[in-house]
Amino acid sequence: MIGWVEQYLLEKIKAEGSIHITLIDPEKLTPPQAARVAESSEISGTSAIMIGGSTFVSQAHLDSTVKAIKRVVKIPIILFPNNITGISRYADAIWFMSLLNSVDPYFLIGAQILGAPLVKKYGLEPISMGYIIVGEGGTAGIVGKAIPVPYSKPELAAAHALAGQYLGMHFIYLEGGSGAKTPVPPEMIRTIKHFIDVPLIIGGGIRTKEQALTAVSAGADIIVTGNVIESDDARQRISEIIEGVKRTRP
Ligand code: 1GP
Repeated sequence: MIGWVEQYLLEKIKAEGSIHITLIDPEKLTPPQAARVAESSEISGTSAIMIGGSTFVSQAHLDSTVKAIKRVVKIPIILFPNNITGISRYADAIWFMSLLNSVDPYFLIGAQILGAPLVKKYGLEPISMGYIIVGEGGTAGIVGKAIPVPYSKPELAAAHALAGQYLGMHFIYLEGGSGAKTPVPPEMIRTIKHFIDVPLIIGGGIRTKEQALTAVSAGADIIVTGNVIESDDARQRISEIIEGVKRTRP
């Protein structure tokens, strides 16, 4: 049985070919700022809001951020936790994720064991996802103690992704690292798409319409952008990226 948020994402992907999700790092914005970003992203055509960062944020601040966003958008709010502190009762769903290339069992299953009862208690919809850090890996790679898969080894990334699918994960997220100099290359996306049947999420370093278009043309089902919301011309750039994502619609 899958929940309404997952159903919504799958239907959107089916109808539109590929979709965009806006990632908000609660550590970098005040709740009113986060709400403004979410509102303008929704107007630009983003399909959901993800909330999470790689380092620490207080529970109270996370809750306030989610509540502020909830007040202004209709699209689902999905938590993207880096630890058990990334869980808020006010969100709609949570990426229930395992960092598949971490060498630390905590990020493979430890945090999930600690978090699962809270997810149930809060009534959050868990969406099972295998998270794979590739390329530079960024802060997420360091914090999660991952051995990032080099961009030159697409078949190795595909093996991780397929293992995730075989373990029952409903989505695979290829993470180039927030602010990565180079986004996940199309060869890697293509290779993975060839292997797996579940939707593929691509994020890290996507700043332009062309980069978004390249990723979706190679097979990305969901494009996540985070950092770009901090630029001066954020609204314009998010709109352009979403245009790039939608250009491949059937
Ligand atoms: C990070 O993949 C996301 O988890 C988004 O990366 O901030 O570089 O857009 P950016």
